[in-house]
Amino acid sequence: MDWIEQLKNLMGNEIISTKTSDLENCASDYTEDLSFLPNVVAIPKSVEDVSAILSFCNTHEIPVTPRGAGTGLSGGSLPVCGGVSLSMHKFNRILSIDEENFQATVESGVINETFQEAAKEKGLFYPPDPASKGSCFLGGNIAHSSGGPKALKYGTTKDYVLNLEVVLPSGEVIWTGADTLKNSTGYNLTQLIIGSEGTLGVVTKIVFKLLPMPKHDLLLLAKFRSIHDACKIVPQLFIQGIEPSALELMESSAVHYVLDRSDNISFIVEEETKAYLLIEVDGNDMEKLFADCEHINNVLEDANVIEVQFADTAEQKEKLWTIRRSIGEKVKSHSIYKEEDTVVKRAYLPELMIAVKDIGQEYGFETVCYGHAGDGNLHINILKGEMTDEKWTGKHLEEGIRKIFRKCKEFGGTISGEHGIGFVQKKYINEALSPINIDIMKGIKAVFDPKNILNPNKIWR
Ligand code: 2HG
Ligand code: ZN
Repeated sequence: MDWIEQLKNLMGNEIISTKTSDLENCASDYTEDLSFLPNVVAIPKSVEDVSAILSFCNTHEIPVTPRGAGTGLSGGSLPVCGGVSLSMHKFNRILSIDEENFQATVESGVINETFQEAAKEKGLFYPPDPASKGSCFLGGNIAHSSGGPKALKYGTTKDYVLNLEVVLPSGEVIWTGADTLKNSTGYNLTQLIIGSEGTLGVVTKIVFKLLPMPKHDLLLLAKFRSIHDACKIVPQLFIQGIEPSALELMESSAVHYVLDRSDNISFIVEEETKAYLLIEVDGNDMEKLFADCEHINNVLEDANVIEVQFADTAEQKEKLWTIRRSIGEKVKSHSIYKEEDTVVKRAYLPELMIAVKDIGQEYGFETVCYGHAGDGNLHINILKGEMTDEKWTGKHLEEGIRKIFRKCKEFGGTISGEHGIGFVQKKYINEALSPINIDIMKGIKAVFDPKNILNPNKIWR
């Protein structure tokens, strides 16, 4: 009897599916146009199910690829070696929200925004807000320590996790930390699992810390004649003592892609506007927020800005955030593209921008730039456009991307700020990490997963 029959006998047909529709649903994620069919899809309903599946696969050396909502952008949940796609969507319970301790315990398949809204009902705030917050799972956010616009003021997923229930490749179940705000007891296994992209263990429960919900937020839209002008002013805003809760950059071409592919957004991109900054401030004192906006306006006035608009109604704010949050999806619907998630010290953003445009010119590809300017985290969508298949898939484009990554290193940065390495960035890992760092990481992987069954062929070769 082959392993699939054995696994079905062990777990039952309700949990182990070989239905074509299930296999096809787990074959791709939001990464480019890649697709890899698993042999089976496992749909566990409990930690015990996950443990039994991993223990079986470990014994029989069957690859297991954990999968959340499939909104990843580096191919982290692609079953590139076949085997089992472990779908965590049944782990969708918010187990508790503890208003006394400002903590919550959730299962890893809870949607980010569902959790945010449940916390908000109790006056509590879970800040990490990826662009895909309406569909991405918290377990996937753990896999990459996902960020989003509010990461600038509030940090990313890693800053809110106190404890994790994790099923190891052997099937053993551990808790990595403690439900306490402070913990200095042995190595920090919680932070080691966060960002490990499902290669060290399968997260089944998460204990988060929460904040009080800020009462107000205000949003400004600044228009610039060039994306370089927009990038130049970013460090100045902080030097002048401003503390935005979000500071996002949008090239006007990115906004055009959104408007061209959306029916109900009324927004005009003036000819001379080539870039925008979205600047948000939040807090509990409205007077102070208005003073902050005045201060931001004054700083921008000195920075060759075309115009600063103040979004003071919920509808105006919603429209601007909708435009910003849908850029990735709308660019993808227009053209074959590669998504780069570069991050540098933010004062180097202007130079990075010049380098990206020059390299695009040199290698013949168009780039659409946007992202979290306040964090120095620039998303670059490289469009195939007129490039030949041979250049697009071969060494030509790879060389251009390597040049961009080398500029990131030169500017004190690295090759991924939040999307991770997964499958599509692994050939570039040596641009970011030294051989000894990679060896240490491989050593850690060997401790957790000696048979290399969990999410194999990711992060490095
Ligand atoms: C964002 O900040 C996301 O918009 C990127 O990190 C989304 O490129 C995407 O699809
Ligand atoms: Zn982003």
